[in-house]
Amino acid sequence: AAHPMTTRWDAGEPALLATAMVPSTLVAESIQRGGVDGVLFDMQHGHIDVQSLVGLCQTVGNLGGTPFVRVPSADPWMIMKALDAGAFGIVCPLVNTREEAESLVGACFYPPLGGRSNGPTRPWAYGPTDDFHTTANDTVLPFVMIETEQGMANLDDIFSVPRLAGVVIGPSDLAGTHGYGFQFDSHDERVLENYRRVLDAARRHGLRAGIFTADPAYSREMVALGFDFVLQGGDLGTIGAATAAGSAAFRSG
Ligand code: 3PY
Ligand code: MG
Repeated sequence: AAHPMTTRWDAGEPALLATAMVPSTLVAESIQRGGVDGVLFDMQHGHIDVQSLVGLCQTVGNLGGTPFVRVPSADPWMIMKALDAGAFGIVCPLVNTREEAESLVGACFYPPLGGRSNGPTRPWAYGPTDDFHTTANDTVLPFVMIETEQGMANLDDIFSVPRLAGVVIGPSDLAGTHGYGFQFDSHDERVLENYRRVLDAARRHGLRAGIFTADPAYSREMVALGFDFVLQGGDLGTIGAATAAGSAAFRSG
């Protein structure tokens, strides 16, 4: 089903998400009203738990955004809880093997496509409720994160899992596991070569590709490189950077 992210892609445009690490509907509302296509709620590094997810997904969904959740791992129970809370996109970190990608995708779809359990907490999140299983299967987007050397070694194995929607690069872990240091918004040629390899493989398998970024100019560069979406900034980074800039301006004034 259509939602802002897929509408962008249908129009041939890149999509823009931002990350929330704080479990606050006020923060989620503020980010979504900031002009993004959706918000990724981070259960891996952010301090967001299952209980808070429902209100967060409601906030973004009711404002017309696409709710995304980064789960901590490919464990099906957590993925299914995030989906029942109203996530349309699931981002699974540290995917190293085909088995992990299969676990992710299997949890995301109702039978006959997968093993998602029937528990319609928020079936209307998908639209009309008379056939929400089909609509859910047409709506949910599972993304693997490639952010390790092992993941890079298994790109084709992982990307050929049926019904995978795409890949998200975790730049700092990807550079870190290669021994280049935890780089973000990197111009290191060794790092960019990895990005090109991921993009090539994603194209071959018909997958969408995204990357976490901070700087908008860098985000545009990543779109030019071939990414379909960026997860640009978010709550803590924005608050910290704006406060630091304000403090510096005040002290030097
Ligand atoms: C990484 O840079 O490793 C990420 O997962 C971004 O959040
Ligand atoms: Mg990471």
